Amino acid sequence: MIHPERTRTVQQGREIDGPVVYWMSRDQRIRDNWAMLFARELAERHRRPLVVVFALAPSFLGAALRQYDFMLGGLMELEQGLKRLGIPFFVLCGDPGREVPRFLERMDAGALITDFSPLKIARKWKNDVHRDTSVDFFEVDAHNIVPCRSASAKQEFAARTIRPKINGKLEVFLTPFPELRAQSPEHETESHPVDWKKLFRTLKIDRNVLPVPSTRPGEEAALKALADFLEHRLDTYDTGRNDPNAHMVSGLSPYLHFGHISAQRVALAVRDSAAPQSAREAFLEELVVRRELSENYCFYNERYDSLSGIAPWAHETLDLHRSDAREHLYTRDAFENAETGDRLWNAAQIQIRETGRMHGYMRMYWAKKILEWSPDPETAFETAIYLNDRYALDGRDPNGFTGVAWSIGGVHDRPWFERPVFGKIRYMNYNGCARKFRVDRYIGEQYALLTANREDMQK
Ligand code: FAD
Ligand code: FO1
Repeated sequence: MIHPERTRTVQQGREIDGPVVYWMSRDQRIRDNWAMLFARELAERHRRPLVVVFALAPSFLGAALRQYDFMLGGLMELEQGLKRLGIPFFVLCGDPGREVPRFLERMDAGALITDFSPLKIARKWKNDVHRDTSVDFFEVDAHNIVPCRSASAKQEFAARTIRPKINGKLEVFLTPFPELRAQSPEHETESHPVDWKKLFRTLKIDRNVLPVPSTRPGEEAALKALADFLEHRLDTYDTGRNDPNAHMVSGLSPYLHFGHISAQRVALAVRDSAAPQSAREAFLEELVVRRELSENYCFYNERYDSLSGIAPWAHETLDLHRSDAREHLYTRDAFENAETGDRLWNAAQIQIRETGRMHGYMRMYWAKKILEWSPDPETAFETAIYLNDRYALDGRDPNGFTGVAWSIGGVHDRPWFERPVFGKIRYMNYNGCARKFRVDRYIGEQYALLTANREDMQK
């Protein structure tokens, strides 16, 4: 039922004679979750109870109140859902690498299952847990449609090299999900309700980046967002997705990032919809090929979070233009406060700051201009990651690291015509945007939003 390539045995322990623990991290949902299904099956086979645990790290890659609020909102809903299935849910506080082994000890656990992430911090947590426990330990790739290791055994050059590998395996992996059965009555136990207020107090985060009430977290909200996209926008996704004014994109990235929805569920729904083939194909190219290419980059290139991870041709060309005169130079503060001389750039920064989102087309322009207006490419990379991770709901994600590396470091791209500062890195400018969409309308919308939000704050 669960494809063996989805699962990796981290360690074979002693016989399973205690509860089976699913340590949920990245895939924060009940439905359509291969890690949860694997854990449930293991528990049933060994006639042991299934328990779910989440380890709340006091900080995570620059996430602020906005993102923690979104994540904890989803986990609150999850607690209720698990209760209905008779599955106990626990939240631990502190470094996951230290807290999970202690929990396993306390529960006298028989086996541990966790989900997959290519990011170094999650891999370190897993290694620390591995070191300090002796129970059976499995990792299940519940995030990708084609599991990251199965898609390719090496870092891929570009979409064109990974596309045939992924598409060739979709028939095997893009399958419907089974239902998650409730816990057998003999194993049903209640866990103490989670003290969410107390958990919030343990966080060491910046509380000045406020939540975004217009984007509701959780599985229910994610499914609603999917249904809305299928009904109103998918049909014209191929023609409208690059126009920030058209509002044609799915808006699913925060839900995908926190695992509130499974990419596989989204892909099945899009594949089986009545939308024109060109729209379905364009969307699946982003959701499956581009997204899984980002996973591949972060998994196989441990320098994904700095400019040092980029290809030699890109290094050379950026180095060659290191001393080029910059027409404008802005500090991190000027970028953060949307105080550059370009109203289009400022509008994009306002959008991410005020809404936790930025349209995909603007994200490319935004990052490339940070390269153009920074003293060196390394500073540009750091500034883009800092702002993306601090303000975007979907930040701190393989897509974010890869998106910035693509924009500033030519990752997965090819050399273009040489020009100042950029060298052979693909260039974007205001006039190019103006040819594609009504720039004034986009600017107007973001500034109007800013004014409305400021008025709300003063009330
Ligand atoms: P849709 O157009 O509806 O696409 C559906 C899904 O496909 C997305 O949710 C995403 O999972 C995937 N997808 C779409 N475009 C891309 C892409 N270019 N690369 C990989 N996957 C893609 N995406 C994030 O999820 N988190 C980030 O932090 C992030 N930062 C980015 C930073 C920069 C500088 C750039 C250029 C891109 C970044 N992206 C990021 C990729 C992309 O812009 C977003 O995934 C997309 O805008 C999210 O909006 P949506 O869900 O409405 O997208
Ligand atoms: N995962 C956890 O297991 N514990 C956390 O405390 C935690 C916080 C967190 C904050 C912001 C964010 O964007 C993600 C967060 N994650 C957390 C999720 C997860 O570990 C990551 O999404 C993946 O590792 C990304 O690949």
